[in-house]
Amino acid sequence: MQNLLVTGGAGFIGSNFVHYVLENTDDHVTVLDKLTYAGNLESLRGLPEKRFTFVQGDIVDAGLVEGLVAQADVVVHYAAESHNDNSLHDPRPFLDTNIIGTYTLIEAARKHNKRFHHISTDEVYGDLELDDPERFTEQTPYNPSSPYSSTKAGSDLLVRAWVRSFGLQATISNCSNNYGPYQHVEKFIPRQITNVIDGIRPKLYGKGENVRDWIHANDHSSAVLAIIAKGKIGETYLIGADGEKNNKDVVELILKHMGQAPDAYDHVVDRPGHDLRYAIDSTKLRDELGWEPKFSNFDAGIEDTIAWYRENENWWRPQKAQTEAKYKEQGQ
Ligand code: NAD
Ligand code: TDX
Repeated sequence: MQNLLVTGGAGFIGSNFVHYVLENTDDHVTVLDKLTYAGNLESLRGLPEKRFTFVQGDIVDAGLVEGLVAQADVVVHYAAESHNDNSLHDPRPFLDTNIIGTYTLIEAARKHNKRFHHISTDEVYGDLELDDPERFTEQTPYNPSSPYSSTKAGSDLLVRAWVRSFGLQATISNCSNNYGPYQHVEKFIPRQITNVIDGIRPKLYGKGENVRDWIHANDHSSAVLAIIAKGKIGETYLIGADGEKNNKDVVELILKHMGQAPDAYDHVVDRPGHDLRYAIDSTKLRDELGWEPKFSNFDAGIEDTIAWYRENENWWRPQKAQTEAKYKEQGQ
């Protein structure tokens, strides 16, 4: 039994991780989350009281962070400002949370000599051409494109430096695009599903040729647990499930499963600096730690995700109108 401190546990991937840990281990989880617009306590409803504690707070609050880190065995750091589009309009919160927040956590972990796992993204590597036979590996040079991805890259480099200079007991993982329940309606897949539910046509940025490498949030969670249990200190592991799809195909799949015509979507203004393609080679994680994804059927995963949004309208409805109004202002 371990005490995990999970930052950002009221967000999309963090809340999926908390559910996964409570269902698959006997660990205790404390979530530290600021409950920004992206955090939702409803995502953590009904968890066993004896094994779960929630603390509302900011990861830049050094006093609060130090007290919580001191009580934990392992810190799993998900908290971030996570949406590229937001980072293009208002970058400052990304610097505060992703850079200073990470700094605050690793200083506390260093002081109390705690095991630290840093959650990051494949976006730190920039993008690939559509026909590039190579995929991202742990050796790919960093080349981030957006304010979001550059702050995530910065946070990864801080963790690496703290390992080397101060002996921080840390690992890092860089994962590809996640899908599943509890994802905010600002993100691509939930936005389009809830648009169709509301009778709004899905919105595809540009031509829709951009490729993302989709992985189910539960596969991300199992990979993180494998790294915490068996990962080598100081190492980076890429997490991916061979799920490359272009955005147009994803929209068409959603439309098909929701009984709409395949062309019932709109092309809208493209994202500035829009990364063309992400693709992960997760050989190291699979060979060294024996991890394998379980949700390999994207078609079935999307059907389940559509069903979840249909059945959990109470969860997403409060954010929907405001999110669409913001996109509308931006021509998206
Ligand atoms: P999210 O936006 O859904 O959730 C972020 C959570 O962090 C929210 O609950 C929010 O309230 C909390 N938070 C934000 N600022 C905070 C602060 N200063 N202090 C405390 N809590 C704060 O994000 P997500 O999509 O679940 O992403 C989680 C992590 O996974 C991020 O580090 C992200 O970079 C990484 N990641 C995401 C994806 C993806 O596809 N979404 C892929 C790879 C990596
Ligand atoms: O309405 C939309 N239409 C559209 O075509 C939206 C919201 C997005 N898109 C496109 C942009 C991307 O090519 O869909 C793709 C996915 O977009 P997002 O859901 O915004 O994700 P992305 O920018 O790829 O970043 C995500 O994956 C990596 C997460 O938000 C990051 O936190 C993570 O690091």
